[in-house]
Amino acid sequence: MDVGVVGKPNVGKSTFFKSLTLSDAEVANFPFTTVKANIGVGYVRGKCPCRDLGVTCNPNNSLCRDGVRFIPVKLIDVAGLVPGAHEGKGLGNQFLDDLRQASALIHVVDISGRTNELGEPSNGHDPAKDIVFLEDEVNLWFADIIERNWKAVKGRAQHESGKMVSLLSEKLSGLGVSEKSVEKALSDAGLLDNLDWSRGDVEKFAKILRERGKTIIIAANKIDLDTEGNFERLKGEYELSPVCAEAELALREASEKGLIDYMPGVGDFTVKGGLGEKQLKALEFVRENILKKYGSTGVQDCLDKAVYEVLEYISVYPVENEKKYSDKNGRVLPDAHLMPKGSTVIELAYKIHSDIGGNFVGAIDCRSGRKVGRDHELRDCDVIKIHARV
Ligand SMILES: Nc1nc2c(ncn2[C@@H]2O[C@H](COP(=O)(O)OP(=O)(O)OP(=O)(O)O)[C@@H](O)[C@H]2O)c(=O)[nH]1
Ligand SMILES: [Mg+2]
Repeated sequence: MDVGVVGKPNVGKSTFFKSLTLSDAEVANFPFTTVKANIGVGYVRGKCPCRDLGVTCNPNNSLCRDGVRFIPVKLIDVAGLVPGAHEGKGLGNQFLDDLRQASALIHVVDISGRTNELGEPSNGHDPAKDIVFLEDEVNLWFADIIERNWKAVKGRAQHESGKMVSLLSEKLSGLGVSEKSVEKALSDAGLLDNLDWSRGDVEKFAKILRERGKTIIIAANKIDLDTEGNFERLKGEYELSPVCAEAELALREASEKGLIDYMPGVGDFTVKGGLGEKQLKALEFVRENILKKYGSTGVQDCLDKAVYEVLEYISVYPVENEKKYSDKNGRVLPDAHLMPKGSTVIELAYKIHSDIGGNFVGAIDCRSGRKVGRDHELRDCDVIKIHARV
């Protein structure tokens, strides 16, 4: 499951991405700094079972801090999008293709209104326009892909009645949308029994499918510069999270260097020492004007929201030793896996390895010690041992 970071140029997408991945993505105050997508690993917060189980964990694929497990998620930071991008404006729609496999999109908006629609420094731009244009642009990009594929599918669907959903789903699989989503979107658009689609029908279907397949959440970035009160004005109309990506980046970098103690997503930090006067002043500004006012910088919350609330994932901990909660090397609670809510034990087995799935014999819910079957539904924070034939 990948999360894409999108928005017009110069809004802070790469800053947002960089603060989550601590990669060396380029950040600069002009449009189209990013021309090639940045791909990196960010971490969502989950509750580590170590506290409940009274053990000290030894994570392998993730990190645990004070009972909070940071679980990896792939992030994609793309080039800035301008109106008409789906027709090739700006850097064209090549970067949209980078988003094909993203399951959710975080739309970074410059809530301060200090960049115009092309991302150039400006004043008094209404961020509401950006919210609308980006959604339209992504929907139109979907619509163009659907229209192209529909032409190829239509002829066959005419001859093989009843196959329309599977034929179309197969064609659209590159967009990361499931057959179930395609069927539901066709039904909601009233197109299940209609083979004669107008452009309007295509756009209607595209919008519904995009909303199901790539939900957009909005990060109201540069909240520190929002002197016009755009956030307050728009928060009732749109679901906005206040964000200061620049502050998150400063905090994470200072923490990485051992200058401060900071837990991502938390509303405070402690100074350890070694900070220059200017840096200390900048971080104190963040504490007073961002952390105390909004509770956090908002970056981590956006990622957590995308994964847990929008995509409805849970985290599950497979182990090999059900008493020690460890793998065969003795690592306690080594791996955390993110799985869609409703996933079953057998799906977890296949996720660990196709051989484990293929040779599945049974499983144990390690918290209760009870045996569970292949179709047992997993819950968040489950610790599961899977038996497979060797
Ligand atoms: N004040 C303030 N500035 C920010 C914030 N986030 C990013 N910036 C600044 O905004 C400018 C653009 O940041 P980038 O991260 O390069 O923006 P981008 O959206 O990736 O830009 P493109 O790659 O050109 O599309 C830089 O000068 C950043 O330092 C923020 O939360 N507050
Ligand atoms: Mg960028």
